[in-house]
Amino acid sequence: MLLLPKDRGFIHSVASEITPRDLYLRRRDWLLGSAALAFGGAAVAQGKGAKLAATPSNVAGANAMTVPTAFNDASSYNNFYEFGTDKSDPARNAHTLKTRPWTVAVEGAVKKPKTYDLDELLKLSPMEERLYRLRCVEGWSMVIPWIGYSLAELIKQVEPTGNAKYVEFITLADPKTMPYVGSRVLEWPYVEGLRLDEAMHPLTLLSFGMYGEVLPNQNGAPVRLVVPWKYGFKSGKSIVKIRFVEKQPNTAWVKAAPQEYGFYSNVNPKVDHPRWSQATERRIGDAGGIFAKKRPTLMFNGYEPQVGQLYSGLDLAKNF
Ligand SMILES: Nc1nc2c(c(=O)[nH]1)N[C@H]1C(S)=C(S)[C@@H](COP(=O)(O)O)O[C@H]1N2
Ligand SMILES: [Mo]
Repeated sequence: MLLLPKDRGFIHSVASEITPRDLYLRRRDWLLGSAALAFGGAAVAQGKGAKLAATPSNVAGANAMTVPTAFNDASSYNNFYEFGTDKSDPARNAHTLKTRPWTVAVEGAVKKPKTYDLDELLKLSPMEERLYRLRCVEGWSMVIPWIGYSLAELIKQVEPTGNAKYVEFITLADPKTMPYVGSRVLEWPYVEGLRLDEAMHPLTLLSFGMYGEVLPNQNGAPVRLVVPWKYGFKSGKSIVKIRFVEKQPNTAWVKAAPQEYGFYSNVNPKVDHPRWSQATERRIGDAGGIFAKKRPTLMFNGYEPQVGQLYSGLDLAKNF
């Protein structure tokens, strides 16, 4: 992944966060308060800008310890290498992504394999809004109000067998609509994976929307994963297949640079990337831009109370 400009250190101010937050709260009140919007289970998403209904969640919002990133930043500063490697490429290029019709095949070591149509997935479980920190391995972070439900809800339906030890997430690789598929920057399709217990963890979110609306294409429409205690690249965008397997999947960034990116990729301020420190992060939107004072990175991105026990006895420096 690309290197960031060096931090210079500067005066930190929260002033810049006030306006986006006010805007966001007003938008959310309007969305969640609207009588026209049925409870999340009946959410419908039809095209760009469509509204998604969700109940506000107390799972992670209460201890997010921060305010949401401006929608404009979250939807214009992206990593989605299928559409280009510059942060501004996905927002510029992803309009070609065709998000309907869309199916997700759930297969492998399960008793009830099934290909789900997007509409079935949208109705599978009530939607919640979850305010999660997102920490990219490159050293920047955001706070994003996602909409979705725990991946565990889907996993329960397909009934994994005893051979299901890991879950593989395969994302769309369509050279016709994705200009960088075919380029050598990564092996396509972009594949990610989790251990079954990580995939079953209630914080692991199958997401269909953000900021009260269906996902913008550049954020992984129509369905993506969000694993908030891991570096952002573990959260695959535009998922088309979920496969339950016995062996640890060989994932996109591990294949590309195994000495730099591990399968676990839990956010950990004490385990540096070989080429940069992971002790601090630049919060997108902080006053000062690239010169803003960096924030300390938290163990498991601040979700240690919820997920720490998944890794008891595991050497996190070796299993990075
Ligand atoms: N299919 C796919 N998924 C992907 C990526 C990608 O290049 N392709 N980039 C990852 C990385 S590095 C990050 S940080 C997050 C960014 O998500 P966001 O743009 O919605 O903030 O998406 C992840 N999911
Ligand atoms: Mo990332």
